[in-house]
Formats: sequence, structure tokens, C-alpha cells
Amino acid sequence: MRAPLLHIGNRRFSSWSLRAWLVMRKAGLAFEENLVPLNEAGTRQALSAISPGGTVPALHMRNAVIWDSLAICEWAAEQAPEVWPSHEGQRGQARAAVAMMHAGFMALRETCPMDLCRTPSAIMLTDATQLDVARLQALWHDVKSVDGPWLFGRWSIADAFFTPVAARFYAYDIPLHAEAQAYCDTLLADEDYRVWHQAAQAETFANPYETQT
Ligand SMILES: N[C@@H](CCC(=O)N[C@@H](CS)C(=O)NCC(=O)O)C(=O)O
Repeated sequence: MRAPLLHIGNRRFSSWSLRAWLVMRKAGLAFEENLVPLNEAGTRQALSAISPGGTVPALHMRNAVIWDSLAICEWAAEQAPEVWPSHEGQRGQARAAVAMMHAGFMALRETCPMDLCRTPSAIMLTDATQLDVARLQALWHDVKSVDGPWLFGRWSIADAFFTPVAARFYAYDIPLHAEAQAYCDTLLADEDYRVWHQAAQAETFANPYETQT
């Protein structure tokens, strides 16, 4: 049977693709990849041909297409339940944290787009962005297990969802509390993330954020 095909955006910029890709890797699932360059003349047409939502990531399977990062992660968790915490309370908290990330922190997302090739440097943060930075650190502090470097003991989908946040904090040189900094360092040192990061460095697509950086 053919392996599922994960359509992703530019590794350098596509934070939602990174999340789904990390979870597929950590779940140990065989899959193929196809990169759809974003921000190009034909991008919209290419995306609408592969994704009912017109976005990446999109996972093509033999009998279905799943076009949202969280839905792809949930599908991966059906194949490999260990990508959610095993403790039901922690699993609920992990889902709540992931839901917050999936739906929120808009100011940080807009002001500090993920750019894995950016030379780290600070920018002026709006009040709303500073509030997002504070809320993220408070959230991590509230839920972080004392048992290991990840948010909920073992690596979980929650860690995938916050990896692009750690990349933003690094790229925009945002000062963090020691505990949050240690967590971000862990996320950015993860071996699967390093594979993605290295591939991002080799990409030569145009930078849509040139004027902002
Ligand atoms: N809620 C969606 C959001 C996906 C999304 O916005 N993806 C961006 C790339 S990171 C995209 O495809 N944008 C379309 C475009 O750039 O034209 C998800 O979680 O998968």
C-alpha cells in the first residue's frame, strides 16, 4: 500500500507544515513529502488543487485528504497514541494547550512570522505581542511537568505545536524567563526539528517578509 503523501509549504516559513511533519515523524509513520512553494504566482492554484482548505499541510491518503495541521496530528495519534500524553489529565491539558496555539496568539504570529533563516535580531514588539509572549510563558509554567524537558513528560503533540514559537522567540531575540528559555532550547535541539531546519537552510525561495526583517 502506498504511503500517505504530506504536502508541506516552504520549510523556512511554513509553521503549520512543521507541526504536522514533526508529529508524523515522531509517530514513526511512513510518509512521502511534496513541497508546494508559497507566495508565488501559481501558489493559490497549486494549493486549491491539493487542499480543500487551500492551505498546507495537507495529507493525502488512499481514501481521504486531511487539510489541517491539527486534524493531521489527530490522525497520526490514532495510528500512534503515544504522541498524546498517556495520563488522561495531562492528555486533556495537552489538547487544551494545542487548541490555544491552533486558534490564538495572533499578535505573535503576525508580528513575528516564522523564518528559520533569519539572523536573530530584536524588533519593536507591540503590547499585544508582548502579552502573547507573557501568556505563552505562563501557560508553559502552569502545565510543564517536572518529569523531563518536554511539556508533558514524554514528547507530545503539544511540543510540536510550540516548536515554531520557540523558533520565533529565537529569531526575534525575545528575552524569556529561564524555565521558558530552557524549554525552547530543548525544542530547537530536537533531532527531528534539526532535520527540518537544515533542509530549510537549503531553500532558495523568495522571502515574503523581506520588508519586515
Ligand atoms: N489552520 C490551518 C492553517 C494552515 C495555513 O495557514 N497554512 C499556510 C502556510 S503555513 C498556508 O497554506 N497559506 C496559504 C498561502 O500561503 O497561500 C492548519 O492548521 O493547517
